[in-house]
Amino acid sequence: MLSPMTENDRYAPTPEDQFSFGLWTVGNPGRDPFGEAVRPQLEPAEIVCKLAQCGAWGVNLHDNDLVPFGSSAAERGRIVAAFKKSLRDAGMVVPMATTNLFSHPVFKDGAYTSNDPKVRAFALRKTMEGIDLGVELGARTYVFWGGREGSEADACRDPRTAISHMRDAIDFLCAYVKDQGYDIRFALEAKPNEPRGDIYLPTTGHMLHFISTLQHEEMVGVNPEVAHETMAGLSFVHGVAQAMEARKLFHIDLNAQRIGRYDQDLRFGSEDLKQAFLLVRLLEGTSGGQRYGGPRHFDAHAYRTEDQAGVWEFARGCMRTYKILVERALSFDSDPEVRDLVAEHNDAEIDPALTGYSREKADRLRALDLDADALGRRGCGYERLDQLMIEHMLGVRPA
Ligand code: DIG
Ligand code: MN
Ligand code: MN
Repeated sequence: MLSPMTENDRYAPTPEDQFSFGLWTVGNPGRDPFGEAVRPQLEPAEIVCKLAQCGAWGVNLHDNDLVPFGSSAAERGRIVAAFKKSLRDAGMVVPMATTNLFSHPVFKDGAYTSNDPKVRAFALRKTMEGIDLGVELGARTYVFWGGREGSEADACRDPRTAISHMRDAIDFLCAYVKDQGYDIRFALEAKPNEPRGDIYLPTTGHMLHFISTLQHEEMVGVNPEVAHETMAGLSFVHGVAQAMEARKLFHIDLNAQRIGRYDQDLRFGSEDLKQAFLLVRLLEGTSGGQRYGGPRHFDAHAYRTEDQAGVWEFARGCMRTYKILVERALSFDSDPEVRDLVAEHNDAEIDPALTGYSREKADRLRALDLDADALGRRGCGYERLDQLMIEHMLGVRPA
């Protein structure tokens, strides 16, 4: 039994927070390329019960996290019925589902991008069955992470062929969802490498362009992950902001990562706290921008050093840090000095001339008296702004 959370803990998770975990996250037994499992394999029903006790709202799954590969229809029926009961008993929902297209050797050289049409067919069929399962469990988002869609010996296929096969697969599956009348959207998750030497469509930016080439692009968005964009050396906050601006942030995988390392999938906020703060500020819209309304999914796992108790501390830590950062972001964006420093510099005379070309506007630009040296001498006040952010993050402001 987990130790009860302290009464009136303002950082205790609530269903309104929409915190979710995958079965594979808190169920991670601690196996890695250099060592065996250190924790027992947990049954899905136990994970659901424990996540509910921690205050989580939802639980996500790959098809084979619940229904073992190769199960018969009867076994599938029994397993799914039992899982639905555990969800009802715990008051948990399934916001997202996905397909495991990376564990079985059949996918060793890709799933949708395999050179073998039989493998591509197997991957499509497995995904259709995974979508059926996700819809049956109430999922509204279906994630595609192409962990094996890549290469080491790059002469193995023309990368353009790989992209074309990926497009064929997503277009086919979008049409399947429409044909079935399912109410579910797709979210594509990028990763630059691991387990393949290079993975196609390696960043959220690549995915956003790829989506624009699809037949049913309106039902496809992205599922950015902190660790994956960080592995690529990119700003996760900027990638998520571009997805939000394009109205394509359909889901998000929250965790933590040190740059230059393998995919660590660490507890949310446990590494780059400044970026975690800025991400929560962006998602929650505390600075006045559009708020992300989807699940806050922690695609992460406890350190291999941990026992079962450590796993649930990990889960609570993810959610608690997120809620503490929400409070810190609200504090920062309600600070009058901060609001002055980040205020938009509007200029009633110039602003209208900068958008919507016309010859009159071009002439107006030419006529403007703009002193580049004076503009260059102006200080931006960002040292003060960033210090204020640090002080709000550290809880010393407001005083
Ligand atoms: C890894 O980051 C991937 C898989 O765990 C899963 O397919 C997806 C959903 O969160 N993330
Ligand atoms: Mn992920
Ligand atoms: Mn990851």
